[in-house]
Amino acid sequence: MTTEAAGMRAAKTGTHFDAVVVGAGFAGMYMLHRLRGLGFSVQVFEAGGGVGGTWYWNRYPGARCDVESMQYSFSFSEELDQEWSWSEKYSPQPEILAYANHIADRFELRRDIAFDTRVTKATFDESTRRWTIETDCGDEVTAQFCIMAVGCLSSPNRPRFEGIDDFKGPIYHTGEWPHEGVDFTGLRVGVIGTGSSAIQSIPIIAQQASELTVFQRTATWSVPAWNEALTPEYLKAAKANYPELRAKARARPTGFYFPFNMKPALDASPEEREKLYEEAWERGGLPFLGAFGDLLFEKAANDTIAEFARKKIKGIVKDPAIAELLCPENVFGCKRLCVDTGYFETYNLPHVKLVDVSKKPIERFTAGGIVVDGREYPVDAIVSATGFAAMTGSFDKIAITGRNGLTLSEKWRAGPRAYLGLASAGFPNLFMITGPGSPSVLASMIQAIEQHVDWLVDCLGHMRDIGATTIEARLEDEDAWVEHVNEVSTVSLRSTCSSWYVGTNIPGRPRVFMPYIGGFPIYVQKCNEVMSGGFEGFVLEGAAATNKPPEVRYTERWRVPLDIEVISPAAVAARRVPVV
Ligand code: N01
Repeated sequence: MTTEAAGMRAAKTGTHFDAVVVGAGFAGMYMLHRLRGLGFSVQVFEAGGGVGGTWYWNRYPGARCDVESMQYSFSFSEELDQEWSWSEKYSPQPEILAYANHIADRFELRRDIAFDTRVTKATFDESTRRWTIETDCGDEVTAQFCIMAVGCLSSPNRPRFEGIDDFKGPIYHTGEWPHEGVDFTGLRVGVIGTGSSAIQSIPIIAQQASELTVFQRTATWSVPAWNEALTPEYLKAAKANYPELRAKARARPTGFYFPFNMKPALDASPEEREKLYEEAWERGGLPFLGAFGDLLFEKAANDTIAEFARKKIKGIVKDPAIAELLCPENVFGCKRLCVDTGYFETYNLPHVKLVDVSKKPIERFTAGGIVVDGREYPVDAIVSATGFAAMTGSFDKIAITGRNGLTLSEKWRAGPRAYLGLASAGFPNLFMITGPGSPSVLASMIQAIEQHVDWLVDCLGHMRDIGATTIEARLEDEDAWVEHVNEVSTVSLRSTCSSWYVGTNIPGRPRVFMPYIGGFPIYVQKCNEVMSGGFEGFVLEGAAATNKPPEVRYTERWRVPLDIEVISPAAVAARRVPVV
């Protein structure tokens, strides 16, 4: 029986494990599965009451994945691919959570996961070369390896609006939605934010609320999902070709496959552009950005897609003043592109209002409303769709101390620094899955997770084979990688605006482009080279000198030829800009 119920509390103070994994989302679950395969003893700690990570917490109305279902799933098991069937083109959150629970059941993961347990501290002991991991439940265990599978968008951003404690109604954050759901029927609801979470929830909340007021700081680019049920015929055909689809996806800069036209937009005539944009709009979703090859690299090219999308918004929204307000001014796709079902149409409903807070921010909350520019908007409930402290927020919540008393938050004060987004110098045997400096959020997350886990498991297997006790990123190599990540990011227009990619969605955070934008295949190639070279850029200690080449147990499937047809300018730059 699939169950979301908590597993046994396996952790016992004083126990030593080969590895402790923090988080039981897709990354933590797959890590556990693979480490067991190596014969490691493993303890996973999970703050939530069940598996699924993002999909456990983000239960807001309308939550669904905007990478197509057939590609938003694990690819490590062909049997799993064949036995699981998705019901819609874009899976709704409950179905993805059911899939996560299925994984936990199928691979019997729960017995090594302690749920409702938040890791608070991880401290490296120089003398024993072990990590001590402490939790809010009072556990204190040690481990040779500490693996942070804490997610990239897991630490909710809750702006402290003035008067927030005076508000008498409930305030819900989309990233920590009540499990029992929320019924907004007959209520006046205020939604703050217009990112992906808001775009998905607003149309549904509008169906229930008696009045809906949306507070918009930055208008958002969104493309229709055209979501649909997947027929048995489609599923059968797709499953028959699953291995090819997976292989094609791995060769793509995004780690997922969609039609991509390499032709520059500016080489096309206005009529041809219009035609291709129209066709891409009709296909919908994130692949809209694949209409031409230069859209995220040439501002003039980007202006053409932005103009097309503005016309679409103005064609949908009947009130010209509201339509104008909903038209973004920034680069198309600079912030994470949104994918919606009926978002812009919602503003045609008489009980839905849009309040611009771009120039005059929210002043304060009162007992019964939100004040902007001296005017109070009465609301009974507030939805804070205000996003996350992306990429580093979950690390900040754990006191992580490495060599010589150095804490990770101190080291990352001016922005995260990690070699390949996998490890950080000064923190031996501490790894991060999809950490800053890896493709992570710019690739399909599950593919990015699998590649990291497979690489890590081969690394840890090699350490065991040669008797190494610690592995640590070398500072010079880490510095060179961080510089490379920064340099490549400047090639893309995505680095030009304020977004959670650069951390500036939250005041006071340093501006650093955190994910690696050189493309998934280029990154994978680099990881493979590092491994083939005997873990170049890392220092391994404790082993007798050995030239034994690493045994490739799991990373073989990532050694795919690059799909040169879809090498992006960022990938070209990634090859040009020297690494290490
Ligand atoms: O968060 P966001 P999200 N006053 O940061 C506004 C993934 N995801 O939860 O743009 C007023 O995008 C903020 O304004 P601004 C996906 O990768 C995926 O929606 O900073 N407004 C913005 O409008 C996504 O990108 C799916 O000016 C304030 C909004 O709040 C990521 O998660 C679904 C404010 C936050 O938008 C984050 O999405 C959902 C303030 N003080 C999410 N502070 C899939 O489908 C913030 N805002 C896979």
